[in-house]
Amino acid sequence: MLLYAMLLSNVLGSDVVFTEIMYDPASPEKNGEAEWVEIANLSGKPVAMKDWALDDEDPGDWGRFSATLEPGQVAVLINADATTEEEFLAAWTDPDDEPRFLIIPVSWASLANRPTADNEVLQLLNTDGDVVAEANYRQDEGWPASDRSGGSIYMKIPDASRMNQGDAWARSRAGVDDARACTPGGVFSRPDVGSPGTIPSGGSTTNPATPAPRAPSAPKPAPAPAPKAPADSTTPAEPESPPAPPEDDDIPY
Ligand SMILES: [Ca+2]
Ligand SMILES: [Ca+2]
Ligand SMILES: [Ca+2]
Repeated sequence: MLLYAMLLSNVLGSDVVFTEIMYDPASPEKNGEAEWVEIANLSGKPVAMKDWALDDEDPGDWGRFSATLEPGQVAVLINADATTEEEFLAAWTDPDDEPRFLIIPVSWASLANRPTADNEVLQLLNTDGDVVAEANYRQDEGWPASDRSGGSIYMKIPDASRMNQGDAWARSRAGVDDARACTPGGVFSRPDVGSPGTIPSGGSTTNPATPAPRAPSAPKPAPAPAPKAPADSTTPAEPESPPAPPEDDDIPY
C-alpha cells in the first residue's frame, strides 16, 4: 500500500529540504536580483547533488548546479545572473566569521512577490529531473502573508514532511531565529531580513554550524508522500511577476 502510494506521488522523498525562501526582498528587483533560496541536508549522511536544479511551474529553465551537502549542512542558492558569492557574503555575513554554509550561484528565473497556489511551486530537481523537494508557497492557507517587509519566509522547525504546509513557515523578523537585516550593498541595497546559512535547531537536525562527525542517527521514518501536484500543467505560462505597480520605492524604513 505504502509503495503504491509512493509510486503515485511525483515528489520523491529527500534529505534535502527547502528551509528559507527570500522571494520578496526589500531590495528592488526586476528579475529576482536579490532573491535567494536556502536548502539544508537534514540527514546524517552526505548528499551529492550532481546536476540538480531549482525549478518552478513555469517553462523557463533554472540553471543546474553540483555540490555535496554534508550532514546537517546548509546551502544558499543565489542569483548568478545578478550577484556574486562575494557580494552575498558582504551583505549577509560578518566579515570576521568564516562562513560555514555553501553559497551556490545558479542561473535564476525569479520568484513572484505575490505567490498563489499556482505560482510559485518551488521545486528541487535531481539529475534525472525527479522532484526531490517542493514548497508550493503562497499567501493564504496558513502560509505567512506577504507584508512587503523585506523578510524571507523560513521553516520554523525544518522537517521534510512539513515542507509543503504553510503553518510550518514564518516570516523572518530581525532578532528571531538568527534573522537579521543585511548590510546594504550591491543588489542587496535595502535591509532585507533573513537568516541565510543557518536553520533553527530543534528540528530534524541540530544547527549545523560545525559539520562535525555525527553519531549514527535513529532510523528515519519514510517521508510521507507529498500531495501530488498536477502533472505537467497545461496552464498557460504566465509572467513571473506581472508588471507590478511601483512598489519598491515607497517603503518606509
Ligand atoms: Ca521576487
Ligand atoms: Ca512561477
Ligand atoms: Ca535560514
